[in-house]
Amino acid sequence: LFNAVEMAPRDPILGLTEQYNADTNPKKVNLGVGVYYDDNGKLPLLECVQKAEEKMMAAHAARGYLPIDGIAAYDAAVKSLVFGAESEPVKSGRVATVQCIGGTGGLKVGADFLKKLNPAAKVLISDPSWENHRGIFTNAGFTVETYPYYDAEKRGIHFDGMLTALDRAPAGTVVVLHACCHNPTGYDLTEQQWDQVVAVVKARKLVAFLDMAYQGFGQGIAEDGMAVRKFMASGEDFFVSTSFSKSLSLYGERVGALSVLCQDKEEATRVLSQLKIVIRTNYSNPPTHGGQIAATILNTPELRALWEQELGAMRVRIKEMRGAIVEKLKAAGVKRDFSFITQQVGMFSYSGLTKDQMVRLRDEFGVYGIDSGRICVAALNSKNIDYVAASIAKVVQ
Ligand code: PLP
Ligand code: TYF
Repeated sequence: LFNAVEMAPRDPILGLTEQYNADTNPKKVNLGVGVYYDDNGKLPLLECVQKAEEKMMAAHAARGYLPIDGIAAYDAAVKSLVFGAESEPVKSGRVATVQCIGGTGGLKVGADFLKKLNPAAKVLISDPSWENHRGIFTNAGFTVETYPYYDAEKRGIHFDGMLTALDRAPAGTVVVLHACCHNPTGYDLTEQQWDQVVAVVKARKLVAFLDMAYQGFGQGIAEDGMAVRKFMASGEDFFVSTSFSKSLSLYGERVGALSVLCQDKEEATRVLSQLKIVIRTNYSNPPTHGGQIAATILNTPELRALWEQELGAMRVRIKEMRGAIVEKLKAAGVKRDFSFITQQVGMFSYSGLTKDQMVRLRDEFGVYGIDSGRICVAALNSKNIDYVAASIAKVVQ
C-alpha cells in the first residue's frame, strides 16, 4: 500500500527547531521559530492564564462536547476584540464567528468555505508570506499565487507592485493580508497604504482574508486592529482569522477563531450554518480548555487588564531587543547600517543576511535563523544578545 509513498519535505521552520534541539553547542540560540521567550529565554505562562485556570479548576466543570462553533462566550469575546464591542457589525449581529483550532484552523475553515462558495477563485498571498498560507489554500483546492510585498533593495514594501497586482486580479480573487506584524518581513503597511489597499479590494471586487496572528505585538491591541477597522468602514464582506497562540502564549492549546463579516444578520446566520458544516466534517467541534481560558480572561475585567499589561510587556521587550541588537552590532564594529530593524514591527525581522550567512551562523555559531534571513527578535534576551551580535558581526565581515 505504501510502497510508492514519497518522503515529504520537512516544514522549513519547524524542521529547524528539530535541528536546534539536536545541537550540542551550549551557546546555541533559536531565532528560527516564531515564539516569544521572556528575558530568561523561557516560554512564559502568563499570570492571567494561571488565574483563569485557577478559576476554571475551582469550578470543576464537566467536559461535554462543545457546540460546533465553540464556546458562545469565547466567540462573543473574539468579536469584540477584533471588531470592537460597540461596532455596528457586532451590534447588528452581522459577524459570524467560530472558535477554531488555532489561527491555522481559522484559515483552514475559511479556505474550505470559500472553496465551496467560489471554486474557481484564485488566492493571492504576499511575497514572501508565512509558508503555511500557500499550503492551507492549496490543500483546500485553490491555485495560489503571490502579490509583490517585500522590496529587498529598498528594505521595505514594494507597494506599487502590490497595488498593481491587486488591481489586475480578477473579481472574486481571495487576497490574504497580514493584518499586523507581517510574517516574515516585519514590515507593515502605513495607514494611507491600507486605505489604498481597501479601495482597490472594493473596486476590483476582491475578497479580503485578514490573518491576525499577532494582535497586540505591533503598536497595541486597538492600534493593531486598524486594518480590520478600515475594511469594516468599506462596507465590504471579509474574513478575519484570529490566533491567541502568541498573544496569550497558549501555543499548544490551539486557540483561534474565524470571523466572517456579512451584509446583515440573516446572511450571517446562513454563513454560520455553512461554517459549522465545514467544522463538523473536519473535526466535529473544538476542544474546551484553551477556549475557556481565553473566554475567562477576555470576559473578566481584572484578568483582561492583567492580559493587556502582560502583552504590553512582551511588546515593549521585543522593541527593546530591536534597539539593543542594532546598538550591539554597531559596538561590535559592524559598518553596515542595521537600524532598519527598529522600523520593523512584531516578532520578526528580515535581517538582510544572505542564505550563506544564515548557514554560517547556524553551523559555526549555533545561532539558528531561517535561510531567508528572518530572525525572531522575540527570542533575543539580555543573556544571548551579545553572543548573537558577535556572531552576526563575524559573518558579515
Ligand atoms: N498566521 C501567521 C501569519 C502566523 O505566523 C501563524 C503562526 O503560527 C499562524 C497564522 C498560525 O497560528 P496558530 O499557531 O495559532 O495556528
Ligand atoms: O512563522 C513562524 O515561525 C510561526 C510558527 O508550519 C510556525 O508562525 C511556523 C511554521 C509552521 C507553523 C507555525
